[in-house]
Amino acid sequence: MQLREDIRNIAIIAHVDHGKTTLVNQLLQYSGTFQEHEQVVDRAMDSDDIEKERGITILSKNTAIKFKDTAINILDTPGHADFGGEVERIMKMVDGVLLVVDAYEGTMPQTRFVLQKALEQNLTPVVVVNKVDRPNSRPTEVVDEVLDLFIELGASDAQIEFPVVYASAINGTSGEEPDQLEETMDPIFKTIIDYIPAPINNQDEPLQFQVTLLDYSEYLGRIGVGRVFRGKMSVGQQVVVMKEDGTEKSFRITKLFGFIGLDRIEIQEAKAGDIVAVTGMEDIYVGETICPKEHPEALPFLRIDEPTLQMTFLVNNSPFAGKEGKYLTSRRIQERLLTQLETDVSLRVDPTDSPDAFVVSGRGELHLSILIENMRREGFEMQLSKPQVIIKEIDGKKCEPVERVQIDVPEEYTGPVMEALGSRKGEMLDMANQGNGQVRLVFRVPSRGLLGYSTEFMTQTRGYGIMNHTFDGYEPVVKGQIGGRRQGVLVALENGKTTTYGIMHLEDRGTIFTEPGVEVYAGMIIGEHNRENDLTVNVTREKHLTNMRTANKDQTATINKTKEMSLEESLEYISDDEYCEVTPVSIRLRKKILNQNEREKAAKNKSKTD
Ligand SMILES: Nc1nc2c(ncn2[C@@H]2O[C@H](COP(=O)(O)OP(=O)(O)OP(=O)(O)O)[C@@H](O)[C@H]2O)c(=O)[nH]1
Ligand SMILES: [Mg+2]
Repeated sequence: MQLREDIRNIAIIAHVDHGKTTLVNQLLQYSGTFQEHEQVVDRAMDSDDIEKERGITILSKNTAIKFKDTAINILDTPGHADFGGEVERIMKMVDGVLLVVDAYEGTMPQTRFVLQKALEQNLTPVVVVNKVDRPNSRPTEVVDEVLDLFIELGASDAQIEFPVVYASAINGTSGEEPDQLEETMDPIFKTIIDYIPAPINNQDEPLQFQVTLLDYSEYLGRIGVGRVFRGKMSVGQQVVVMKEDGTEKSFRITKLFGFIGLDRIEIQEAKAGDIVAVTGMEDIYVGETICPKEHPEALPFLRIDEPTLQMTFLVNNSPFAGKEGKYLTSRRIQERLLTQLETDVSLRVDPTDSPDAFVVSGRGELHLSILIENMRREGFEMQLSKPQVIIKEIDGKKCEPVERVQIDVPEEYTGPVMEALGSRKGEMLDMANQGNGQVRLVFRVPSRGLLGYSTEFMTQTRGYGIMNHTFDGYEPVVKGQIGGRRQGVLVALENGKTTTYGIMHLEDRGTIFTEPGVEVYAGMIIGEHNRENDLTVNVTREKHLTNMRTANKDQTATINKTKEMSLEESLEYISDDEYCEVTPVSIRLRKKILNQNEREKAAKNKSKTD
């Protein structure tokens, strides 16, 4: 069998934040792919605004690095659990993976998930123990943890013989021993070239190219990114694309792109083993195979993760609608969602009975909140309903998504955490005392039970707890209401501006969300009540200036710091009878029914039927 020794195809996989993107950056820097005068900016692959701000990878990206005579195609993947399905798909394009593990944190839930997928696909693993520069790093122990994980996941004998490279990606150092690092990335390059198999060279056979990722450009339309598994393809060639339903569509390849460093460059021909981008076919989709007309032979279709969480996007009908945003209409919102569907294959958009509302389903809170955040930045205004877990029917049984949750907390907080997750129908799988006052707890919890828990968790553990969760499968629906918010809210009585005086008088009722001097409307949520019921309050009231002395006193009055919530926190926070209103400028929470009388009537009727 002939191999293409001039190529290696790898994916970088890890738990979130273990340093994948930083490592790719250093590999770029050290490979000489860039000219001397070119500077690689920090984590250059995270090129999108939100990626930069949050320091996380959202979109998988590929880059090609030249090391001596070998071109290494590297796919940087997102570490967040919402994108696990995409990482799984990407692994179909490569022959090996760099499994990056933090030398201090060790193996985490997403390490387990991605390694399991890599082993199932029989990929060759190379383990990179990263961040060995961290104080208290424990590289040798971490390698043992990784080995245990390989064994637990049923790795083959060959897979268990994985090579290990130690690195500090941030410092650009790596080596075979944790205490003997070189000021270069060469040990990583060498290990990749020595261990990861080169692609099979079967370029004389009929073409098979499979689309793994989608991209979109206004000029070129939809772009399919994938690997040539067999044969050759060239610009101008007439080919067929094999759809999932077995039909074929013919088209002509208009452009082909290869990758060098961070750039996409036009090429004329691609051969077996190459990872390239193709244009010419308007509705090409993930998983489809491109073949010659005379040899239509599809590769097994790729599994695309189904959405697990949904919420309704509605046209903003709050009293402040149109004050802050540019795009408000249902037509604009629909168009925008359709554009998103061009590249985001785990997203679903369904119409509702109302032309002003769409049900949008995605892989999790992060997946959906990033879409919303992008829309806000583009000038959209809308309202969002409480996220709901999607129930799926399996063998005639209603099933719900369940997650594997790993929690690290100081010993004294284990009690409250166990109680909280217990009441959310979590099942404890493991509890290990780390010896340093820290305890690691592992649970399986219905996703429903986790919605809204993270804020409570932070309070429970005074910010010292770390919680990680990964999708773990579907289970028959657990009976009863779980999760959700216990507290009621404080609701503004009238339209107007909040006053220090108004807020001060409410402080012993609960926690206030709005600062003084903020425009609010009747029915808007301005705080959390200490009790379980909602309370309509007068937060805009002015002090009557009958007595000069107390009026003066008011000016120096101080109020507690208000609680500000991020978009994700807000979405987690709201209940069924509330909306989150987002505009480019503000995130507001409101009751669906703004009028106090109508709202109280509806609440009474509801408690009667419950
Ligand atoms: N101390 C130390 N920090 C590092 C090292 N490598 C990366 N980091 C830091 O770890 C954080 C996460 O790095 P990223 O490269 O964004 O991690 P990632 O795995 O790509 O993260 P996601 O794409 O969100 O999954 C950043 O703050 C980096 O600066 C290292 O070798 N040592
Ligand atoms: Mg990253």
